[in-house]
Amino acid sequence: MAKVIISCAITGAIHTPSMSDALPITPEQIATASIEAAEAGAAIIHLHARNPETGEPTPDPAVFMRFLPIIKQNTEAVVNITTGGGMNMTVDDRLAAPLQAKPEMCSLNMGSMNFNISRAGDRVKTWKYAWEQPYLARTTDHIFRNTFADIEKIVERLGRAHGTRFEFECYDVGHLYNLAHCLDRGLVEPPLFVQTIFGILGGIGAEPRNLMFMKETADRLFGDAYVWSVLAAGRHQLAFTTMAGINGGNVRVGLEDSLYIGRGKFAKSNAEQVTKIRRILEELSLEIATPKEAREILKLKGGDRVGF
Ligand code: KMH
Ligand code: ZN
Repeated sequence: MAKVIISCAITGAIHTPSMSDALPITPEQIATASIEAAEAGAAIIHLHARNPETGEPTPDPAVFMRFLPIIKQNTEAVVNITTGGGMNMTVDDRLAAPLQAKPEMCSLNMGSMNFNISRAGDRVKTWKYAWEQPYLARTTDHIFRNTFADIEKIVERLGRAHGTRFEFECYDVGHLYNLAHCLDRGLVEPPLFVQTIFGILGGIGAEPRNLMFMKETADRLFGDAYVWSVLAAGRHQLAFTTMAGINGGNVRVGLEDSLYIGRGKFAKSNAEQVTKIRRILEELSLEIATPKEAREILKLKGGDRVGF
């Protein structure tokens, strides 16, 4: 049986500082959280950056460069940089840091969609920063842009130019077909690391039957040309990653996707979520992939061939 790759998404661009004190904000916090998550068993670390003063998502390569080398020097983990960025960024903004860092892996979002996080702060009583509420509220009118032309541009500039491979983020069934189209055209090469995503308002809902439907559709479209992974938003994170493990998939946890460790209980850290899913997977007699094994499974270029 294949070993399970645990990805950990450290901070993202969905949650804001007022939602949880555990959310890493500064480069130092992002680096420390990443190292702890890797030590707990994450083979892949998925990264966004934030303005160190306010916590607002930033595409600034200089901010990424304050934590990327620290993570590289202190872990074996695969560094995976977002190309999805945040709600306040253009596609070119989103590409700036990945182009400079030339990482082994980047996310690649497989379709344009509504991405409504306007209710994510409903439980916040006191807001720390002025940007947070408008950032969330604006998403009722937000289109997360990922056209075929955008996807091709990202593949050309990162994949073809620098050997970066992708975490293909698929939030709905159509995104799997968009990826199949790219595979048919020879734009992307197997093994495809397909991150199926559940519970984002604008994407497929977090229902167990949808997990199996996405898997069955991916099996039909890609056969053995893909490696399946699962993430689910908020309270669905643990159940969906557990179901993924039982059904032969890989998993993604982290505070980007959920701030919780259990019902109504905030996670203290990214590492706490990694430790919990790892324990569950090991109780199920599944083995966890090391970073070296993840590199072999996903045919990555190696941590010594990056730009940081
Ligand atoms: N926050 C996740 C639902 C990206 O970074 O490209 C999606 C994500 C997007 O990880
Ligand atoms: Zn992300």
